[in-house]
Amino acid sequence: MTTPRSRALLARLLTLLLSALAAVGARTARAEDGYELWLRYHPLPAAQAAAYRAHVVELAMSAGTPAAQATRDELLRGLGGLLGAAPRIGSQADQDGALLVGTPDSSPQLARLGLDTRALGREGYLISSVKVDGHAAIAIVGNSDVGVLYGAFRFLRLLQTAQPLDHLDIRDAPRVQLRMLDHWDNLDGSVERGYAGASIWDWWKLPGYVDPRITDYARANASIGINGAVLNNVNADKLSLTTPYLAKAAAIADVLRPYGIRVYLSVRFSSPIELGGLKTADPLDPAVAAWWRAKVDAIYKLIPDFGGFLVKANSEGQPGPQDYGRSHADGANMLAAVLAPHGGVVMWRAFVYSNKQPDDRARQAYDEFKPLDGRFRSNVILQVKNGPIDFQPREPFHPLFGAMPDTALMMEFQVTKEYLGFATHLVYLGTLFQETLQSDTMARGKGSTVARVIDGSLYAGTAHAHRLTAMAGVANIGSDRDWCGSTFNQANWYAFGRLAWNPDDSARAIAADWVRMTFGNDPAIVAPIVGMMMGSREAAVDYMTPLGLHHQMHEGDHYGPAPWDASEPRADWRPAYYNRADKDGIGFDRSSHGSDAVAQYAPPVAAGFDDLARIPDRYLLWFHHLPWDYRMRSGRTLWDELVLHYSHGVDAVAAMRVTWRSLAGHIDTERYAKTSAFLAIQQREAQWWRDASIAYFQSLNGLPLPAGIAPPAHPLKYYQSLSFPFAPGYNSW
Ligand code: BDP
Repeated sequence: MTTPRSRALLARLLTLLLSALAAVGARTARAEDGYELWLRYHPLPAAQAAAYRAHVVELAMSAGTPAAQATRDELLRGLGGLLGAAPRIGSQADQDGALLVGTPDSSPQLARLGLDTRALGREGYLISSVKVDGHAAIAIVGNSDVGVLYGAFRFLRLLQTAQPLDHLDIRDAPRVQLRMLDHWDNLDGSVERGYAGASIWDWWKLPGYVDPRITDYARANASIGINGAVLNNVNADKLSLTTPYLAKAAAIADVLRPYGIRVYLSVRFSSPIELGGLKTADPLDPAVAAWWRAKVDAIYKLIPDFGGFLVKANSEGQPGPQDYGRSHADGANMLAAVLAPHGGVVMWRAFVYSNKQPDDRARQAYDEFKPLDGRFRSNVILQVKNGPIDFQPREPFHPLFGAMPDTALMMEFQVTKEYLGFATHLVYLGTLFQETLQSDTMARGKGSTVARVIDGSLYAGTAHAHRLTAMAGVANIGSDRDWCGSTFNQANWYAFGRLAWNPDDSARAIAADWVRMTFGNDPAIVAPIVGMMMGSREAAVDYMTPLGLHHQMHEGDHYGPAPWDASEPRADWRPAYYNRADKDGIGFDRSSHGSDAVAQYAPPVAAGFDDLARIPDRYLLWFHHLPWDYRMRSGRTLWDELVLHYSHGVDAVAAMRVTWRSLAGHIDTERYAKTSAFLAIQQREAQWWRDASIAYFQSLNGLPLPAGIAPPAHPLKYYQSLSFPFAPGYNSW
């Protein structure tokens, strides 16, 4: 029997239950944990979706290969999500609104259109408004499955970024052949310099279990044209080359293959000794070459499209050919010879510095490799970091770019932010990449940009022309739900891929695309977020290492400032070696009066860096040691200018927080809150960087701060006492 009271109770319980269910539902619907990256196919505004739907009534494509299947799945998923309804699958094109997708060979309808695909190469595509028997259609065409896949992703991008679909005539092809992510992932699941959780390769469960996440990794990469992945750390574990681990790598390769991505491995040069039981790893010893040949043959049995090897040799204690009195060219060429019959390549790193402390570490790679120009086989490419030291917040371009015309050179950028605030600092690297790529080496006169060295166009048609071109980014990917440790770090993966495809693309335009795809097209958010991103790297340079300072981070973990550190055993791993500050002045003299590292650049570039009247402020203390009262272009003293730069960096972070706060309500709660919290961490750490640096340099020069500038919050001793034994990315290996 029900009483009014029990009925009321029941009704109340029901209401509670319903609202709890609704809350769960709402949370699920709104959950934005960042997993989708920029492939976030959420419904577009109704009017826009309706307009687009008229263009994609029917999807006409055959899916006869795994790659074509992947393309069709992506289109159905993307269009279904963005437009609320996927197009019907058909092959009629007998009314307006067909999307014709494929290679000319795969579809008679496409072949009949007679589109000119000659300039597209293997990986390019065209997206074109066409007529099929009088009906309006859109064709997405490539010469290979992967070209078509790239075209499909580009088409989805058009919708995601709210572009018109009328009169389409887009033709695009990659300018760089090998567009690589280098994973510094260890076999124990840790990631060297990784700030986004454990490795996405679950080596332990592979090959029996392959995480479906790897498919999403492949989709994300293919969407920006990345076509290679080095699976393991450059500080390589010999076990990667054993049969069980090769089987694991093969299982990953099987998932990546339909997306046009090849796998590569980092190898340890001493493997013939450690795995093969040989007495030597001397590259000129026939038994050593035979061991590698057998190993490479075995790899290709398991992974027929294996890409090749990445090698860190004779650097930071790693074994290499110099252990046997041989050169880097001897080592690289031996491996290249055994890979060549299979079409594999060797990416040989130029990041070398000896175990003996040098006069100027910045000079080492050039001194080592320049004399070897022209000595490498054609399937070797020398992998050069963007600057001569090590992925600093700012470095001048590496002097090897433009200095080895007879050697294929590739770029190595660091996408993970080892020196730029780990996961939490909002630092968009598109501007850093662009700054390096647009630097003029002057190797063949004005306009000899690093981008043109990388894409090979600088030497095209000359006696120096070489076949291989490549760009690598050290990945920032881990098993965190949002892949990169923060939403904004995703933009760095994205920007790297886009610039590897086209090294002359614009960092700003890429940022705008990323914001639209990641957060939406609302004009109230696009411009402010792009603005934050574009200023963010300069802010980090200012609060960490302004005016050409570099390597001021705490030794080892590289977390936080330690400009005072000059401790043993290696000065060149210590900040004081790089700042050379004392009571009289600051800066590393690499001018013609100092280490003469300037002379490694082409004469007009060298002259500009050498000349105090011409060197840009941003490189000043990289190349010159100057007194604290040196007069800057601004009219201020060097000391005042330095202090103002540190302060400006902190102010810029404060301004980013204000901008971000103004976006509350326009961004989903999860990603909004996480970014807010990270910006607060960034502001605290920017202040720490500024204060610790000013406190230390002031302890040397005893100078007052410019008027109105706040002193450091704590005495120097406080900053020097800080230590962080569990800083990520370092102690795990
Ligand atoms: C440095 C990293 C170190 C790497 C090395 C490299 O601190 O972890 O092993 O570069 O690139 O940036 O080999």
